[in-house]
Amino acid sequence: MKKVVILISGRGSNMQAILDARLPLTVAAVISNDSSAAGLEFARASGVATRVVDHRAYAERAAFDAALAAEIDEFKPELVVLAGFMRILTDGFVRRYAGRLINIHPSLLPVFPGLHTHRRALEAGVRVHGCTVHFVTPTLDHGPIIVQAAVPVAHDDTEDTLAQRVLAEEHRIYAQAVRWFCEDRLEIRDDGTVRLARAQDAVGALCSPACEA
Ligand code: NHR
Ligand code: GAR
Repeated sequence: MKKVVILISGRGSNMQAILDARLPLTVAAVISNDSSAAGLEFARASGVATRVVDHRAYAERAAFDAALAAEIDEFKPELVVLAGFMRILTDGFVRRYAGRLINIHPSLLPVFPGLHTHRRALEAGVRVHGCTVHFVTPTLDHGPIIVQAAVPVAHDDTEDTLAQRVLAEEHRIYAQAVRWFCEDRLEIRDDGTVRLARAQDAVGALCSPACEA
């Protein structure tokens, strides 16, 4: 079974969804850049090893990333999962985990990269919003797309109601994407798109590119 390390910064509900999905993998550790992250409690209660690497203890991003990588590498994971992880990672870090570092972003990329996506979706008046699981590359929120889910925007949505609707989809597609990775079904093609092998079970998922039968 593949070993996975999950990086969080806060609540950790996406991490929790991955643990609760009882996937055929071992969550070797949960690491946070913030010792007060609520998700650490849940991880401990689930019997998962936890670590904290506080970014405030490092003057430079590269030093923080090196310390973070050292903790991750202790667990020798095949996959590193960003689950509400809030620190931008340096090119060196991203290259070290190329092809085995994934993120969930609360928008339908490539629209609304960066922060405050739900507010920006409401301000733009979009009728459809959602979330994206993608491989992480040095360019923020621009890596190869693995899976997306769309939700409608209601006329009376607030940032909170919209975030809640998106979050329910995040929990579903993130567990799905992690499962696909662990089943060796994801291939990053030379053109930067992702191919999902044996896509028949991807019902209710929007795949990029169009799923192969
Ligand atoms: N790093 C790289 N190189 N590439 C990506 O695609 C990354 C990444 C690190 C994190 C998650 C991302 C998201 O899903 C992610 C993708 C943090 C920020 C940010 O501005 C932006 C995007 C994402 C995560 N962080 C501030 C910083 O200075 C701190 C903000 C805070 O602490 O609240 O690092 O949206
Ligand atoms: C999620 O909505 C995730 O997509 C988003 O933060 C939330 C974390 O929730 N991630 C980002 O905005 C990354 N910049 P969680 O801690 O409960 O998983």
